[in-house]
Amino acid sequence: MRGKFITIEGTEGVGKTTNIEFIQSWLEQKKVGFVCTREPGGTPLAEQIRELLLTPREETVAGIAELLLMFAGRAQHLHHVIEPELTKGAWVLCDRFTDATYAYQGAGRNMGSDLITQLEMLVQNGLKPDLTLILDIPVALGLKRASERSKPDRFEQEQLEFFERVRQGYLSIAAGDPDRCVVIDASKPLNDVRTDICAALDAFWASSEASS
Ligand code: T5A
Repeated sequence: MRGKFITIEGTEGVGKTTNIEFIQSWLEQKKVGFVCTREPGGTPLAEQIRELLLTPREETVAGIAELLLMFAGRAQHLHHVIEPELTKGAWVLCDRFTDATYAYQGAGRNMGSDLITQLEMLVQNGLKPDLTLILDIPVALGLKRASERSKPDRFEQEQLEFFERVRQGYLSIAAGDPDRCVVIDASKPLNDVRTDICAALDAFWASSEASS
């Protein structure tokens, strides 16, 4: 049976990396075979593309160049990791996927969604995550958490308004696709965030069992 595809999303510093470990232990308890991966990245070539995208640079990166690099990495990642793993029955847990492109390039960079939808059709051939957890916090809190953890990458150097648009982009994705997306209030203490993530995973598990 084909595996399930779970993604975790949100603006900077919402706690994706922190909570992925928790989701991994939930999958282990369920005795599900899985791989954990990320975007941009996930294969050696796609990780090099990630490096290109995140490195702060003097040269302004054109929005269209940024968008095409995101999808170039995604094509490689889908071909070498995501599709083969799902086909052999493993679950795929991915830190960010195409919702990030709608939120960051579409809403954040004001590129809109039409071109992204065309690239999504070209590259993904209809593949969408089965479950997406969107961790949501006020932008300033996320940026504060991220800045306490590491030096800002190229995206983290953007202005507050950029991240406000990204956050609204995520919330409108969730509103438009409530069967797939669960918004988690990630401003709560970590244990409470984990309780909410666990509830979303348990509900997804129950509905997957019922439909199999
Ligand atoms: N991008 C990506 C696009 O523009 N388009 C795309 O299509 C894609 C796929 C990738 C960048 O690329 C952009 C978006 C991004 O800017 P990234 O590394 O994946 O970069 O994303 P970041 O958001 O930069 O990831 P971070 O590692 O900064 O944030 P996380 O993983 O969300 O946060 P995390 O877990 O490291 O937590 C940050 C700090 O907060 C603490 C943690 O201990 C840590 O110190 N924390 C909490 N503290 C208190 N209470 C809680 N509940 C906490 N949860 C975490």
